[in-house]
Amino acid sequence: MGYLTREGAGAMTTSEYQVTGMSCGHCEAAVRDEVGKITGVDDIQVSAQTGRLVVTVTEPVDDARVLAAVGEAGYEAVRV
Ligand SMILES: [Cu+2]
Repeated sequence: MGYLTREGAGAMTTSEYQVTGMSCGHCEAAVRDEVGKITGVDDIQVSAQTGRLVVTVTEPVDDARVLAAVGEAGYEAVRV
């Protein structure tokens, strides 16, 4: 909404979250699937071992949407 991008503008930003409840690669995949559905999400790094989720976006995405997506996957997360 009113957000403009230019090629090569380097408008990507990352947000970090701490996820609880993940135990294996399937958990990581579930989180990646749900968070990946959010418009504007460009890259997702997620580790079941550390619980860390790093989301790279090309346009502003509300934390609430990311947290809800993690919830859809069956886990809880907080913004770091
Ligand atoms: Cu698992």
